[in-house]
Amino acid sequence: MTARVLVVDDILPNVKVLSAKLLSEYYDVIAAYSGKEALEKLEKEHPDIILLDVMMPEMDGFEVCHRIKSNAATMHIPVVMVTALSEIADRVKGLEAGADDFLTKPVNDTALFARVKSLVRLKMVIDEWRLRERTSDQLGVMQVAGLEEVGRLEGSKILIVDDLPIEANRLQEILAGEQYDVKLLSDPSQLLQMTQDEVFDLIAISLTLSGEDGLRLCSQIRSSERTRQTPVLLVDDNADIRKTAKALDLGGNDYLLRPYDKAELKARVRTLLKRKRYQDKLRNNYETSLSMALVDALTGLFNRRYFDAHFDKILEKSHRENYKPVGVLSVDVDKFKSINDTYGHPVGDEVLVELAKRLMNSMRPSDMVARLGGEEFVVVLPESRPEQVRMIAERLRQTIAEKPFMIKGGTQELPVTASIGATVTLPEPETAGDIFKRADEALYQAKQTGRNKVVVA
Ligand code: GH3
Ligand code: MG
Ligand code: MG
Repeated sequence: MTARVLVVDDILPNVKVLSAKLLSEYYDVIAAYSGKEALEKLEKEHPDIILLDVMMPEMDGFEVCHRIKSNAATMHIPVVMVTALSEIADRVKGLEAGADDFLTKPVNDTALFARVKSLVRLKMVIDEWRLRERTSDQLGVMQVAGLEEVGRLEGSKILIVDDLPIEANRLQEILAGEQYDVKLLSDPSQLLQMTQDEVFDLIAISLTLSGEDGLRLCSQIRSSERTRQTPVLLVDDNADIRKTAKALDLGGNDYLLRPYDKAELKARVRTLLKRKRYQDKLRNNYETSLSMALVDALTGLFNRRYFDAHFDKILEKSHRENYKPVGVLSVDVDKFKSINDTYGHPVGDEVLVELAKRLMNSMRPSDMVARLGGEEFVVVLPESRPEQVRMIAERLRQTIAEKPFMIKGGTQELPVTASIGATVTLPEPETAGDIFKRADEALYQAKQTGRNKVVVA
């Protein structure tokens, strides 16, 4: 996995040492010698991760980090602070400025690569979501959601897995003090079951469990569909860089040593929760925009955009399969304009929603119903011969006409009818346009000859 790393330090030899290490592992390296230069390079060079010195004249690392993390265009890029200080107060200050992790000078290789690798992996996932978001944006259906705002973290659900009551209780107490909703699990064998039943925003796992390897639990969490995206914080007793590296490699998101400082613990948990929120938001935006692009908001049926794309696929398939016949029904509400005029537009909408339901309920799973706009619906019936198509169309007509529609929130009845123009594809190459022309002509005839009627072309 290659990635572009921006190394920021005001002292040339420091930059050289870090760059040499990274180049030896085939990372691309970009250097900046001040905070100002770092922010400029950030815009032009699009790095995947930033290694940021803390002590720099003019603009220090905290300030640079703060600016990166409060800009919507760059906030997703992981920042690792590189510091000579091992002062807890500075670490907390860095985390509060939005730093994702820390390295202490002189930088140990194993620690460096473990962090860079794990954060680059995270960035790749986020990049993919951002890319999809841009695509939806181009389709013109994305609501641009305030990604900077992660909202309140209070109430986030945290699971602590630890069989030492003293440690577990201490952790629970600190986190509960932040208004998180914290649960304890002292029997690690229950973890899988518990995470299937309940969704957590963060799982903290002790690496000093008596009968279980916390790292194994961590990789279990990563490989299960339900918990793949859940951040994992590992808590251990002894500093062991190799173990830390392994933990991060297995998908642990952060690593904390006992005895930990309260403020640092809180800051790290906040960082993990915020990151999770950000990812959830990207994913949700994507999913809503995707469904907005394909589904009609009023009725929940597929819209014209989806229908056009999908109908072509259905036709191709039919051509491939020796022109298996496909039935097409063009359904149009009778005198819909007068319903609108008499009862108002909102009642017209109620009628459309109910009509969509009735159409849906009488379909086979392989059939497809779409709303092409206004009060125009289309039903596609793959692998149906003309007699079948006529029968189904007639049944649909009855389903609409036989029982009045309930309007005004179910307080009033209204008789509604629809006319249906039906056709079946011919055993020769035809375009969607040819087929719809036939169906629409049949529909026109149905309207001309009395409405509430099926005409097969
Ligand atoms: P016909 O029996 O010949 O089909 O007559 P009609 O009144 O149903 O047909 P016409 O095409 O004249 O009128 C369709 C009306 O549908 C006009 C338009 O105002 C209304 N309409 C289109 N989209 C919507 C919608 O989303 N909601 C509501 N309530 N009305 C809509
Ligand atoms: Mg410096
Ligand atoms: Mg109509």
